Amino acid sequence: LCTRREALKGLALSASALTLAPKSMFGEALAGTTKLPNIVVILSDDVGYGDLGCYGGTGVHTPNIDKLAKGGLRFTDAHSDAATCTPSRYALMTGEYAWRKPGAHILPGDAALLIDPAKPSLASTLKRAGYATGCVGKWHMGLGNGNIDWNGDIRPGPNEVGFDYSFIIPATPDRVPCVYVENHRVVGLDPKDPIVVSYKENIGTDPTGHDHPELLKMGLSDGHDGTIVDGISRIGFMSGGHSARWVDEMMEKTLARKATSFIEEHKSQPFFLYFATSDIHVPRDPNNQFVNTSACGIRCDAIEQLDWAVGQVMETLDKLNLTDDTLIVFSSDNGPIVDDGYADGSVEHLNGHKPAGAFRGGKYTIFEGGTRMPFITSWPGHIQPGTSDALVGQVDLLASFGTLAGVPAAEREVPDSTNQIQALLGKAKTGREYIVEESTVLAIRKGQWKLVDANQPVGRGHGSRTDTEGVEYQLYDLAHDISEANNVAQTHPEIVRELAAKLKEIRAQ
Ligand code: NG6
Ligand code: CA
Repeated sequence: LCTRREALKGLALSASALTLAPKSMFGEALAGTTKLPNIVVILSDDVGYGDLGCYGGTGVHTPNIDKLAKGGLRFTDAHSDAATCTPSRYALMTGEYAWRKPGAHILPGDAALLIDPAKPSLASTLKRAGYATGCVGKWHMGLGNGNIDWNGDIRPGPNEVGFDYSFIIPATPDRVPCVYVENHRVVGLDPKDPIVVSYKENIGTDPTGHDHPELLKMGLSDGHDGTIVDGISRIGFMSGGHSARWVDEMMEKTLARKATSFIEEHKSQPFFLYFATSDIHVPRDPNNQFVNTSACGIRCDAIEQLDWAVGQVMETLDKLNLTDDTLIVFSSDNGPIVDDGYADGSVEHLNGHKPAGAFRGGKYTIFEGGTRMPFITSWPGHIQPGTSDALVGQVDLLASFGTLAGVPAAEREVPDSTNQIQALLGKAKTGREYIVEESTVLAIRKGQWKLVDANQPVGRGHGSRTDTEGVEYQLYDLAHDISEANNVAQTHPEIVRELAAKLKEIRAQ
């Protein structure tokens, strides 16, 4: 990691119209010149590289995200850590590659908190820099110590890893319990109707999708046949908590409202908002306002709802005159999937829309479609509009924003997070030299080259549909083969050796 002074020099922050903030809030190099920007990270769910208008997506209107891209920097080679949610989010939040962390696979809704509260997180780092920190939306990194009482205090969770405020979906929209948790407590719970959750056996008397498919408003294509909530059956079983159960078609609106309220309440201090949208994860049940608005089916309708939510954040910042003082990052947690277990018509109505763009694979896979993400940074006046081909990872946000805020994390604490603030602000054209990608196996990228190493699986449960063809090494030349169609490992043994050795070295760190 660069020193704070090195990292900040050359940021060339404009000093005009800026309020001074206490010196302690800045890196020394910034003291007296500017105030800390607010930081908003909008992390969408399962949105692919080709899903948005500004990334070439067809049949879908995303005017707000397109506007963000037009006024900001649109990255072409930015990555989530993994091709599924939990490991991806773990890396974004902790600055550590998730494959280092035992158990960092898609978690059930009653799993224990995966993040060690004693280690720095993106939230605790920015809190240390004086930010008010808020977490709204999909969590999916575990809660409690392994034996949660959903009717009592639910901790540790987001509030224990650096967030002052949290309003979360505990796991995923398709997993029980189907309730919101706000600062340790289930929202709207009637103590006379306590919640019990099980991922092992059917409990209580609520009907399940398995036994009562006639009650479902959405058919099933794979799994998801547990307890029926709001006409949709889920993964897992729950009883009780009827007054607290969410309504799917109100979910994104509820989350957007909580996100904008957090901004309004903290408008006079630097704030960090992590807004993890529910869209476009299954079950896709967008509000009526968005049904049939796209030309590519319900999945694209959900993208339009997501775009609306992003627009709510942008409008709120505008209204409060905070747009120029706010650094926004928009991205997604993993690549796209069209059928993810519900028969919602998405496959039939795709209409030529290509969720992963030109890339091979998507969610669950080691190919670029799995982790190459839409990724936009915006900070008017500080980030020149354009595109960037810099190789960056969401895992870098911790070191980068920590540096920007003057509280760089010690390298030994977050070894995988590198300071890419110059690339994120468009002041540097290149980013990382290497990045590791994860599905059930690992791959390593360097420049045009990508090596998939199928020799050492990183554990079960990261997703089951990875496509490694039983080949030990696959080497792709992305400069000439962006779709990873031709394995050139045989003809470039020296590059295979170099990248395999580098991956081994990184694994051993
Ligand atoms: C899978 C689910 C899928 C989705 C995924 C997690 C089945 C058959 N599939 O196990 O629907 O919930 O887990 O998605 O149950 S993620 O974006 O949170 O990683
Ligand atoms: Ca996801």
